[in-house]
Amino acid sequence: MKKAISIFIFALTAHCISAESGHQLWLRNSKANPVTIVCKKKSATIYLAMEELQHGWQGAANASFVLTVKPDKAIKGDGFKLSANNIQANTDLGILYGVYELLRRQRTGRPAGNETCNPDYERRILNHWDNLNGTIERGYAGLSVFWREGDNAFVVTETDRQLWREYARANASVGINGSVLNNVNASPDMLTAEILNRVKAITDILRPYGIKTYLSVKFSSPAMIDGLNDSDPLNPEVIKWWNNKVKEIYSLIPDFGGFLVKANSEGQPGPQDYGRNHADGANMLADALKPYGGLVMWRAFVYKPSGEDRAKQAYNEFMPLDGQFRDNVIIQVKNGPVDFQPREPFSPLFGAMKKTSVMAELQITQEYLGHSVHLVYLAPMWEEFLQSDTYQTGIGSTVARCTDGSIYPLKHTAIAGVANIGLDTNWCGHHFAQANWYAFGRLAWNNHLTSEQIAGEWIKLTFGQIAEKADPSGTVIKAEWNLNFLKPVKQMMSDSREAAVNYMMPLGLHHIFAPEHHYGPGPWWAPGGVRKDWTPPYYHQADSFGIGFNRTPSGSNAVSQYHEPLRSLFADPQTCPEIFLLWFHHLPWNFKMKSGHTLWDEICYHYDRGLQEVRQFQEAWDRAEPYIDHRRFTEVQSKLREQCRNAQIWKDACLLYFQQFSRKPVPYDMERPVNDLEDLIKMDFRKL
Ligand code: BDP
Repeated sequence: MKKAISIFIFALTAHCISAESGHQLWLRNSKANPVTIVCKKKSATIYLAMEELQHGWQGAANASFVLTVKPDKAIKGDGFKLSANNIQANTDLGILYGVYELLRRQRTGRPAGNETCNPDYERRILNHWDNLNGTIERGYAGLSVFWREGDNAFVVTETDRQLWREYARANASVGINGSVLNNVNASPDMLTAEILNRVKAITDILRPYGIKTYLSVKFSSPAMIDGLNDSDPLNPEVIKWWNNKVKEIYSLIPDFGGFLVKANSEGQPGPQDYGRNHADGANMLADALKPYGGLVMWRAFVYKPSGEDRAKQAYNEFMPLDGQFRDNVIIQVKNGPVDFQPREPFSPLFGAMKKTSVMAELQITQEYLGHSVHLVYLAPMWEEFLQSDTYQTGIGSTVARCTDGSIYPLKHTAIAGVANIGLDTNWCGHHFAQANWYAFGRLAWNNHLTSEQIAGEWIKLTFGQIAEKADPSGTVIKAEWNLNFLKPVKQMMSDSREAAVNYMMPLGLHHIFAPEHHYGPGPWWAPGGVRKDWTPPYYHQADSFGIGFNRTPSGSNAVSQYHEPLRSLFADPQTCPEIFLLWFHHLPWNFKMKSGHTLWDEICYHYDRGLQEVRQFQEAWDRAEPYIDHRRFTEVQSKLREQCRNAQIWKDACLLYFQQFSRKPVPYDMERPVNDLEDLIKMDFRKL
């Protein structure tokens, strides 16, 4: 009886937890203790740091805390030294970062020992794929926070400024220091005076938070904007045009970051249109930016409908140019050799380009991982990628170390993430998608953090104080909260990426999406007249013999682009990690897997496991109900239901389609498909 009463009281308190919209992200208000801050330096950034401390201080009441801007060799860039009552940094921004770290520790219960925290990458950048009309390519959280359509498109309102401030603060709190404000499929209008004025207004708000702005530019801008005969990078008129344009930009924005360029890729113009190469194009822009300290981030995402395996093309194109780029050019390489798939091996360009700065491009927006419907925590994928060993300079040449300057003396180091941010109240469309924004920033600062540690931090910051406030009697329920909420929710996040791989594309399968939206399954989609490398059968190669893309020496030989021992390891189906098996091999349906199952059975079990895992997430979340506010609880619950329905569709579509080739039964100890293939093929997956 006593137990029943206490449960009732708790349920009552839980329902009194005020609804949260998620707009405050991981920076939710909490009652601060008074603190005295001592700081001799004055600047807009220092002012922000002091304000954050004052509003967020969770340490002892009336403590005194010192902020010191003083050079120290152990501190790199905007790093800082943190101790119980002092933050020291070389720069004002270092102080602000130190304050965010301190507050994070106070809220998550980690002591501030004597530590120096330095960023692993100099530039930690969000790439917004925002169009000037306010839409966002691959954006699933509403319209752009920067651009809009209509008569007042260029008027900067107080609402804009407020939103940009919140955006900047959230980014600075996790160490992000750059924003590319527009889509890589760039409009030439980006460089027109009206738009540049708005860029200036945005930059003015972002600046005190240490965020530089960058722009994606269209390579053909000189011809398109000012009617030059061409946009040939070796044409003196074109060079002059860019020099003038860059001068104009810097006169408005003296600390402008530089350009991001998608050239000769998916129909975008580039230097190859004039018989020049990527180095010619990148260097021309780099020369224009150099006097102002600007950077060119030149994308290696290039492929053509040639007979060559798409996975090999970026390497083929860029390796011969290694050493030919100016030192203010960084080659921006997607994590995998194809395209942000649920799982890919790392791109072989990492570590291989030894005389050129190379930066990773991750995709935070979940284009290929369930948009803003599926709960998929991406940090485990990024951790797997960053810690992949390239072997380029011996054991331990991880992607992280090849890109952060630990192995090669790089002039510039950087990492980019394609943003998942829009005008939705909760910024990201799904409350848990906020964790991906957060995790990107944390990993960009420290590429050795574990995905688990980041998840733990994020959960405490995002849901924590609510549970504590709901607790009328102190420590008892708080302990219960930890046990019953933190642990299962962290587990759900940690497992979520592998679950998505399982119900979408297990064992190295890739790019079997329905076309264009990349949301639902479409392994059958291959209408005549469409580029083969844009159709799923190009990637899965299923036939009556078996399934998978042969990238061994008897196939496309993409394995040859990897350093030994990976080359041999990947080339042999007996040693190839099973997570990449069908990425590198075309194998018979009855190929014997390590589990003892045939390949076909193993595929079936993976799809089913993915679905079962989502059901477990639903259960874990339902059990979490007492510990969080009703609004966020129900919003996530509803998304999980949809994810579960979708996982079922993925499983049924892929198994029933591949079964036409394998001609084998779905293992009898597994749940049967519940949809018919003909119905699934007719389905419009946008409306899943
Ligand atoms: C693909 C996206 C496309 C992007 C392209 C890119 O579908 O919208 O423009 O990547 O990164 O995955 O350039």
